Amino acid sequence: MSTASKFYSVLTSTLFCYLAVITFIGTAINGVEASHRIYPQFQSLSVDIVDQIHRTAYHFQPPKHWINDPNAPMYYNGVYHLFYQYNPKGAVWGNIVWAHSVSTDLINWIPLKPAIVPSEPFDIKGCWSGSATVLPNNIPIILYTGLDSNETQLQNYAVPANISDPHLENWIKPANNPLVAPDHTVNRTAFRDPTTAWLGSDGWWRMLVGSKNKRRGIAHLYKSKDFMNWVKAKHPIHSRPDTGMWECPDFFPVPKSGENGLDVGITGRDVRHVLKVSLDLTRYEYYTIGRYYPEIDRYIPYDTLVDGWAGLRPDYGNFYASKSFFDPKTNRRILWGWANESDSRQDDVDKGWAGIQTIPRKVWLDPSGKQLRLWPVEEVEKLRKDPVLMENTAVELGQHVEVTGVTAAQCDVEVSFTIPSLEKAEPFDPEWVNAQDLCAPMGAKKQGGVGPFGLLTLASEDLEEATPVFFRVFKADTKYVVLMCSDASSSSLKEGLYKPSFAGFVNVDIEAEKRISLRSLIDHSVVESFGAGGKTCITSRVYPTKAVDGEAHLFVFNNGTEAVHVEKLSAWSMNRPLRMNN
Ligand SMILES: *[C@@H]1O[C@H](CO)[C@@H](O)[C@H](O)[C@H]1NC(C)=O
Ligand SMILES: *[C@@H]1O[C@H](CO)[C@@H](O)[C@H](O)[C@H]1NC(C)=O
Ligand SMILES: *[C@@H]1O[C@H](CO)[C@@H](O)[C@H](O)[C@H]1NC(C)=O
Ligand SMILES: *[C@@H]1O[C@H](CO)[C@@H](O)[C@H](O)[C@H]1NC(C)=O
Ligand SMILES: *[C@H]1O[C@@H](CO)[C@H](O)[C@@H](O)[C@@H]1NC(C)=O
Repeated sequence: MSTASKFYSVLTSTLFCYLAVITFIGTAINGVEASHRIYPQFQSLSVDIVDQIHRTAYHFQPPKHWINDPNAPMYYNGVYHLFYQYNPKGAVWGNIVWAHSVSTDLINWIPLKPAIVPSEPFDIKGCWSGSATVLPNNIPIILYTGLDSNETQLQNYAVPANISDPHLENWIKPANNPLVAPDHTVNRTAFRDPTTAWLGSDGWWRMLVGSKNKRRGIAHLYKSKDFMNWVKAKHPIHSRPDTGMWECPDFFPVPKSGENGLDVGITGRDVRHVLKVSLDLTRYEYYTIGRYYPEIDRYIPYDTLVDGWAGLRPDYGNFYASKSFFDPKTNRRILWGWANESDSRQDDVDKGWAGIQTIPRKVWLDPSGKQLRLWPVEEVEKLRKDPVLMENTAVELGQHVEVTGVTAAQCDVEVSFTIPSLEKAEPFDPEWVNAQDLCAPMGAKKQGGVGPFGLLTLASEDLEEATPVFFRVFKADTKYVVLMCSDASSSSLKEGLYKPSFAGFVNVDIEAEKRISLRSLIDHSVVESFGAGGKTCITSRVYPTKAVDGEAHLFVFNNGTEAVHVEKLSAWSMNRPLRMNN
């Protein structure tokens, strides 16, 4: 027997020995917490009937109650699994368990009972986020953060109770948990969200755990020979001052070229690595691209990229705690993210639900090597019906052209604009470093030179309500700068909502290309937009009062003095999946 296969047979027998002695205790308990805000008066307020008006039709949602982070997405023996943080008792954060759904197409989802709930000393005060690792002998393991009675954050594992069950419905927590407890060098209440583990060519398993030290964000590295005994590496794989707590780190390889994904642990000359973190301080995510050096256990981002708050984001809107996995069936890397609500706590309690998962996105490295591209998985296109087409249509200053024949509250629209001339582009002020500051003062209603042009989504007929998603082109000293906005400021007549004007720059050579594309997935209270083939993505959550269901409209608009052309626009009404956790 080779060393490796001996190791796996020992690991397997260790695991199944635990499986034999541990029984699953399936009771949820009250009380969770740490840096998370608690609303005790709401957290166990269950509802029977949920308000359907703003519920999404084809986004991932359970029938009711609160959800947050996607957990441990994986493809295993023909089935996609999605676990997620879920409050089984109410529509605000609290009582968190790992809910579990399975799918064969990433579109239709079958709900199962919660997979992991607080039950043991090592997770009695909470079962928080984590990841899945499929071992080389094809056994899946979940790593997750448990909180003990002292609220110390521990890294635990769970394994399927029955590996032959195609849904992997029951999970057990072996008795040798926790796998990792914080030592004195680690802040015990800022130590969570283990990544998928990977096996180095030196035979060591590695995983990352998010943390901080004062204001320094940290991804601690842990190593193990047998997956059971873990030691902290001498230094973190990466850290960064003044970024605060790093939640939900995600660390994965991407090929230097092409759109395929790679499994974790792959290294080599033609491979780049991505480190994504979720910043608790800002509630946004950022990522860098760089090189991973397993021999020194370091990840070093390219110094041409911003490593901090102003870094690249997988999504510049309402998007957090994202996690990716490698799909061996299609050779893709797929990323899920959570989009929280933008209404009030009381609104969530009244509607009986809060939180959605965005449409899973394929992720790959842009040919420039300078950023990622993200694009809705092609499976979502199976929901398209009744296509409508608009071609070669000029849209002049102040015009808005309706896209008729689609259910505008529930649709998918792809448009490519051509721009005859950039002469009228407004000057770009070099002081403008933060795109986010620009979209509110320069919204759809502020006339420009080249742009604002784009889509008015979830619009009422009189345009009193609309969520414009648009571009605006500026002329800097030596190049043109393209701004993309998803502006919720006039999305609803309702007061008391969070209505941000989200923004990102789009790294395109607009002078050479003279065209730019936009895709929006519109689904009642969410608009997920992808600029320039997924270079800049923005998700907005909005709650129209007039532009609801059949009263919602979709327009192409231009408020720049330069006319733009719709080269081609395709829009589809979207079917509801047959099964969405029902
Ligand atoms: C809880 O944590 C505190 C602070 O580290 C420590 O002093 C105390 O002994 C812990 N209590 C238990 C029961 O682990
Ligand atoms: C494990 O799952 C398989 C397939 O569903 C089933 O036939 C078998 O009875 C299960 N074993 C146990 C012990 O539940
Ligand atoms: C440890 O983390 C907790 C929770 O975020 C924080 O309140 C505390 O200040 C941290 N301690 C140090 C030394 O950074
Ligand atoms: C275009 O701008 C004008 C004022 O500059 C504004 O009144 C109008 O609503 C804008 N059009 C759209 C579609 O936002
Ligand atoms: C989502 O909700 C809005 C409005 O309450 C907050 O401002 C955001 O911080 C929050 N985002 C996350 C990731 O929690």
